[in-house]
Amino acid sequence: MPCYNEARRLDLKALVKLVDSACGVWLLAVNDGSTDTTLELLQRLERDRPGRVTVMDMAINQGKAEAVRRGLSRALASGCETVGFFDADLSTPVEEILRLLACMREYRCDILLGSRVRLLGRQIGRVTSRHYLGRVFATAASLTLNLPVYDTQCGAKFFRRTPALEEALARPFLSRWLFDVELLSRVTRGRHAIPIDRIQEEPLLVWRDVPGSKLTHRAKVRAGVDLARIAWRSRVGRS
Ligand SMILES: Nc1nc2c(ncn2[C@@H]2O[C@H](COP(=O)(O)OP(=O)(O)O)[C@@H](O)[C@H]2O)c(=O)[nH]1
Ligand SMILES: [Mg+2]
Repeated sequence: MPCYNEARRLDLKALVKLVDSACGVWLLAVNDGSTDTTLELLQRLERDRPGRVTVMDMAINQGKAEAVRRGLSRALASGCETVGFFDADLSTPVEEILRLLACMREYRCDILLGSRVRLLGRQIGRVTSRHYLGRVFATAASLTLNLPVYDTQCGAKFFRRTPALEEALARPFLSRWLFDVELLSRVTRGRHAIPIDRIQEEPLLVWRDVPGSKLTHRAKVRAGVDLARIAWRSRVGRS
């Protein structure tokens, strides 16, 4: 769980529920040079649930992409067979994270992506402007990847340990915010490429846009530029 200045949004009670669940979850919270009390709050959780919660502290802010890369790499190095990430604001609520883990076991896939599909009966509470911007973006990303993914940018994704994943995490991502696209590009290309039928998207039952996003307008423009770079690199085989 990447965390940057999340003191106001962290829900410690919900996180306790996650790690107390019967399915043996280990929460690795990566504090990415926060300047508020995020680190103290996470360390309190670590003391409350020793062995179930670990805090990894990066002294200097390096961005979500690097925090996720370091966290996943550490989880794999610790022997985890299934790893994943989700946003600290719990946009994907704990119940849904646990459901995704159960789906992962049931579907026996290598990658499971949470997907924000606005279907009747589901509660996908996205701000309208971000929904449409997100749809344009996800479509462009899907074309770039040549992979029919509906929602590349959902913050909840889980992976089984595979050589493709280990290789994909070996070097930093190019993009701070578009690393999801890069990660999918890396694992579906190259020597150990994961076949498409080993990847599944699971429409979420509940997802909510939590106020306090750090995604600035500048970052949105930057993400567009990054998408073009990722497309070019994957085309010339340097994904
Ligand atoms: N490690 C790290 N995580 C970040 C950074 N900025 C945002 N995040 C995390 O990324 C997740 C999503 O951030 P958020 O601001 O809610 O973005 P949004 O939901 O896409 O609007 C949260 O877990 C944040 O703590 C950063 O600079 N470094
Ligand atoms: Mg958010």
